[in-house]
Amino acid sequence: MPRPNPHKPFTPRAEQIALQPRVSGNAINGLGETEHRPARIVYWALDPDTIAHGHMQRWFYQADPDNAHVNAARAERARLLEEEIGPLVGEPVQRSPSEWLEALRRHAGEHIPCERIGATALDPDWLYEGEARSFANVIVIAVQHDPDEIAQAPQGRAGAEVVRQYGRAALSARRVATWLRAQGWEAEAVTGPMTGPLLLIPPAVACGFGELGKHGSLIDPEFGSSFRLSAVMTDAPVEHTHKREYGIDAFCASCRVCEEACPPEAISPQKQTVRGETKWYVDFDKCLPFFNQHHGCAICVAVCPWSLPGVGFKLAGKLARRRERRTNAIDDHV
Ligand code: B12
Repeated sequence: MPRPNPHKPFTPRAEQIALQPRVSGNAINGLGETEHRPARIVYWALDPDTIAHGHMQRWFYQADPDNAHVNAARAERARLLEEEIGPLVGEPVQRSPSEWLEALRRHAGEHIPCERIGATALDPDWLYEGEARSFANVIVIAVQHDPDEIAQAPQGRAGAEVVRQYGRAALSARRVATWLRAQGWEAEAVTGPMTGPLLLIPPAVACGFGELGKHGSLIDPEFGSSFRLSAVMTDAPVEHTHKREYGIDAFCASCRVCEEACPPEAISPQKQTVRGETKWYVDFDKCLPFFNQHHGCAICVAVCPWSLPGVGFKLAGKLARRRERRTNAIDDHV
């Protein structure tokens, strides 16, 4: 017998619903649109007055002002971010792309508090509407959440862990930008929680970090979806790391764990067309009120089978062996 979900059914608080704009977030995101177009900032705008859901964004920050876990994490993040990006110095240092990647990895291993680093060509389609950048490359960074803290979702402890890791991801991106600028290469850090100029999941997919999961977050075979991203745009000619498939997309098609755990039922069993792309999509209008009322929720990340420590690589190996057996069976048949 499955355990009853203590958060279902979910009814949003009236005070929050009163702040909902007339326009649907799904319409802003382009749900059902078959033509490609840039994404628009739907939430986490630097200036909430510039987005339709700005009143709801403000509400999030005052929903639980005395939460000790969240307040301590915000103070810790502010301390980390006292470290500023260093100046642009001298002529650009020349190295071959593979030497750049090796130097980046070595520097990251010694000085950058992150768990993954990769690089790819900057695709202008990843920039938000109205943003223009001419950088050639984007370096993508991932930092893992503490699984024990995220397991507390949707309590404040999980929200606090998200805040802490936003700090570590931002510090990592700033340090990479400082390192590049000290070698004469211009670099712009893209750090949350505010949206910034760039979508982070598509470049992370291109770097080989994982695949988009049914719950709308990227799944990495080692960390599941329990990690945060940041990035650095630059012209430094770093060799690109490559997109990889781990069987996650097919796994999500038949797994229903996040769908069933999501209190506002925002996760769909089927892929949907969004701005000309057929992909997993989370219903923004259903997700947001629960997210706002519960410290950023994160239930879908916590329950994802790939997020359980030590499980991801075993699952990926099992799926690869299954794919191989199927291919061999087809070959035998031909
Ligand atoms: C706004 C935002 C939100 C909004 C809207 C979420 C949403 N579905 O779009 C709200 C507040 C609801 C939210 C919730 C969450 N978020 Co959020 N969010 C963002 C933010 C700042 C912008 C995303 C955006 O503009 N969405 C609107 C449109 C573009 O959405 P969309 O068309 O559905 O596209 C989504 C994906 O499909 C993908 N995408 C876009 N185009 C394409 C194209 C292709 C080909 C592919 C494969 C994917 C892809 O990117 C979008 C992000 O979800 C990003 C950071 C960033 N700059 O990218 C973080 C980010 C996506 N969020 C993140 C996370 C983890 C969460 C939560 C789990 C909350 C938490 N406590 O951690 C939940 C999960 C809910 C969900 N999946 O929808 C992480 C994801 C990390 C990962 N492992 O993938 C990010 C990258 C933040 C970070 N710096 O780490 N988030």
